Amino acid sequence: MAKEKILVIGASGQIGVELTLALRKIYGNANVVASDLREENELLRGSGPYVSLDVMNKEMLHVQVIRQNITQIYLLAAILSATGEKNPNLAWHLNMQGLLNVLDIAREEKLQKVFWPSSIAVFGPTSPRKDCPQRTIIEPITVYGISKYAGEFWCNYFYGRYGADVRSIRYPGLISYKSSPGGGTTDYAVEIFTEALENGHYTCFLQEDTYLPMMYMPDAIRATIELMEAPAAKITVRTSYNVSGLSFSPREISEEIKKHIPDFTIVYAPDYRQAIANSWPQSIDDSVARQDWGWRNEYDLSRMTADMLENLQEANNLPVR
Ligand code: NAD
Ligand code: AKB
Repeated sequence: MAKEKILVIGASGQIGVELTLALRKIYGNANVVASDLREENELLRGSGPYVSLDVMNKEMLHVQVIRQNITQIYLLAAILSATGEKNPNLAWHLNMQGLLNVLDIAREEKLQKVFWPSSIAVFGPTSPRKDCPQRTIIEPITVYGISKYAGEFWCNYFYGRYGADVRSIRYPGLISYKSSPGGGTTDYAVEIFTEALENGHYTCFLQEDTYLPMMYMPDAIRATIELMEAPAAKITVRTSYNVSGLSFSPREISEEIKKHIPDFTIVYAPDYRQAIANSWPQSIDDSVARQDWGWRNEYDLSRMTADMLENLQEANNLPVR
């Protein structure tokens, strides 16, 4: 294990911060290099090496990989669904070229492993709405979903053609308290907690009965690390694995929050993100991940809600309402 040297690209983002910290615990602080286009997230400061890096600059990336003796890359830099619809060309460019740069360098430098996340956004209105299976009709309607679906097949291609050990998960919407989400359709499920604690009220940009697949960040980090540590022979999916955690609607999560903050109120003002949410499945069938590498989620809605509220209160020094 000590021989691994990991580069996390997009380390200052919602997943990057927690994944970098978790990887540093396993591999040692000095062996996990955090990198991002934006400044180092304050939660990472002092915990290990950080380099400023643009994944679109292939030469700069290549130099860093050689200079730092990198053996694994976790590529998290991307533009998410809601922001992607505001600038489709930019989203396609970053999401595709960033991945191709990493895959090319992984092949040239014979890196041991690459992790690249896909999303439930690959699915579209023609996919099954409930318990959406690993293999099914996939016709995404967002540029983000299109880029993720194309990316899945680039990962599969580099594995099949060059033997590159690229692994991937179709994350659901992720809920976390350490760093903020970066422009997705599922972001409401994080905002609702901070607004409930700070103002006792939330105006939700999705309708009350919009069910979406979600997951608490500790489960997502564990899924990522378990997939990356699984023996290669167990990985039968080289596009991207479905993983499932929770499925709830804005009304259900608001009812759960009310158990802790009885005077919490919510109103609904759906915007352009409603159409994106309507195109995605409500829940995911992850039986292939369960079978292949033993995936099991741990958090349910009530445990996650209690943990989120407790940690947000503590982290932000907020009064107990
Ligand atoms: P985020 O927006 O919070 O973080 C992305 C990070 O990438 C940011 O810190 C950003 O500064 C950085 N970045 C952007 N352009 C860059 C560039 N050119 N070079 C280097 N860094 C750059 O996103 P996230 O939520 O942490 O998502 C990480 C990955 O997981 C993405 O691929 C996303 O599609 C995927 N994913 C996330 C979720 C979720 O709910 N958060 C769900 C499904 C899939
Ligand atoms: C988004 O809403 O864009 C992300 C995702 C599900 O990929 N959270």
